[in-house]
Amino acid sequence: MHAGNNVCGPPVTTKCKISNKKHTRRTLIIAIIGVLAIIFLVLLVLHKRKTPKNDYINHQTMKLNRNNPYKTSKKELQMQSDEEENRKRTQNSGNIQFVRSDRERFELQDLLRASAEVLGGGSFGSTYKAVLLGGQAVVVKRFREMNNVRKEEFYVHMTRLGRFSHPNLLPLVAFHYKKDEKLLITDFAENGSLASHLHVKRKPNEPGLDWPTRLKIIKGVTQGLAYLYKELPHLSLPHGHLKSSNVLLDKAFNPLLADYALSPVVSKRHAQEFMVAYKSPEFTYHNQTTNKTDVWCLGILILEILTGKFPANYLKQGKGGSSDLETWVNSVVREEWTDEVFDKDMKVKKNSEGEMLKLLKIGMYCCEWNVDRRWGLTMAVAKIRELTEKGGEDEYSSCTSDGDAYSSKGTTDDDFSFSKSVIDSKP
Ligand SMILES: *[C@@H]1O[C@H](CO)[C@@H](O)[C@H](O)[C@H]1NC(C)=O
Ligand SMILES: *[C@@H]1O[C@H](CO)[C@@H](O)[C@H](O)[C@H]1NC(C)=O
Ligand SMILES: CC(=O)N[C@H]1CO[C@H](CO)[C@@H](O)[C@@H]1O
Repeated sequence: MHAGNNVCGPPVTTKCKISNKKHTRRTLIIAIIGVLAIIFLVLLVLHKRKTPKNDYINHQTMKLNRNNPYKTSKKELQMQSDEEENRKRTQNSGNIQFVRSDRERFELQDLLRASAEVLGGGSFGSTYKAVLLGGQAVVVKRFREMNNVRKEEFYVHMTRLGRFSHPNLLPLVAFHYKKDEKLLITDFAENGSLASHLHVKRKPNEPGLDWPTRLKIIKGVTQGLAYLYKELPHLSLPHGHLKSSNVLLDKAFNPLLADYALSPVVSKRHAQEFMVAYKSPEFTYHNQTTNKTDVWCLGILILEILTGKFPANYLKQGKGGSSDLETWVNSVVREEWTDEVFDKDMKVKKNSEGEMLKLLKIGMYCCEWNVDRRWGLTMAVAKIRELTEKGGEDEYSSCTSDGDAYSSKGTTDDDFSFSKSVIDSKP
C-alpha cells in the first residue's frame, strides 16, 4: 500500500515533520479534553436540575411513611419548574402513553407541573395525587422494581389492562416507560383506601364503616376479582396484591381494586418480597401460587373487614408472613369465637348478625391453609352474592339449605363451631 504524505513510519519515503505532528497531536488532545469537560459539566447541570425534585418527593414520602403508612398528607408539593419545559423539548422520552381513549390527554410535563399531594409509600414506590391545570385529578404511582420488563412486553400488558372496564376496578389511564422507572397513572378515588377507613384513628364523632357498607365493599371486591379472573385466565395471580390498602373507595363507597395484575411485570425478587400473594401458605411452604391464592388474600381481607384488626404481619417483608398470619387468623377468630369478634366500630342493624357470621365463615373457608380444601373463587363469589344486609326470618329459612354446603366440608367443620351459630342450627 502506498503510504500517504501524513503517515509516519516505514515504509516512508517522505521525511516526517516530527515537530508539527507532535504539535497537532497535543492540540487534538487538549481539544478532546476540553470537549469532554464541557460534556461533563453539561451532564452535571442536567443531573442537578433533575434530582432535587425527585429526592424531595422521596424524602417527603419516607417521612410520611414513618409516621403512618396510610395517612394522607395535606402537604402540598408545588412542582412547577420552568426548566422542565426546555428539557421536555429536547427529550423524546417524556411521553405518556394513554391506554384509554375516554380521558383528557396530558403530558409528562403537565404532571411535573401539577400540584401534587403525596398519598403514601407502598411497597413498589411512592404514590401521589396530581391535579392538572384543567382540574382533573389523577394518581401517579412510581414503580422502580420492574427493571426486567422489556418495553414491548410492558406496553402489551398495560394496553390489555387499559381495556378493562368494570365498576370495581380502578381504571388504568396511562403509563410512562423508562428503563429504570415506570409510572402508572390511574383515576383518583375520592374516599381513600379501605385500610385507612378501617385502621386510621377517626375523629370522635366520625362513625366507622357500618355493616351494609362493609358488605357492599366485599361484594364489589369479589365482583372485581371475578372479572380479573375472567379477563386474565392465563395468570395464576389475576390480582396478586389484594389487600385493604389496595381497595379504594369512590365517593359512594363503592370499592375499586388497585394494583391488580402486576405479577407479570414486577421483578420476581421484589414480587416475592412484597406482594401479598407470596405470603400465602402455598408459596411459603411449596414455592407455588395457584388460582386459589388470590382467594386466600380475599379471605384475609374478609376477616380484616369484619374484625377491624389489621393483619400487621402481612406487610412484613420476605417470607414467613403466612405462619404469622395463621396466628393472626387464630387470634382474631378462635380465641373469641362469638359476636365479640366483630369490629366494635361497625354499626350493625338488628338481625344482621347472622349474615355477618356467614361472611366470617366464608372468610375462613377462603383462608383455608390446605389449597385442596380451600374454596375456589367461583364458590366464594356464589356464597358472597347470597349474603344480604339483614337476614330476616324468610331469608334465614331459605339459607339453611345452603348451609349444607358449609357443613358438608366435613373435616374442616370443627374449626367453625360457633358459640352462637345461626348458620349451623338446623330445623
Ligand atoms: C423454594 O425456592 C427457594 C429458592 O428458589 C429454595 O431455596 C427453597 O428450597 C424452595 N423451597 C421449596 C419448599 O421448594
Ligand atoms: C382454576 O384452575 C383450575 C385448573 O387448574 C380450573 O379448573 C378452574 O376453573 C380455575 N378457576 C378459576 C376461577 O379460574
Ligand atoms: C368519610 C369520608 O371521607 N367521606 C367522603 C367521601 O367522599 C365524598 C366526596 O368526595 C366526601 O364528601 C365525603 O366526606
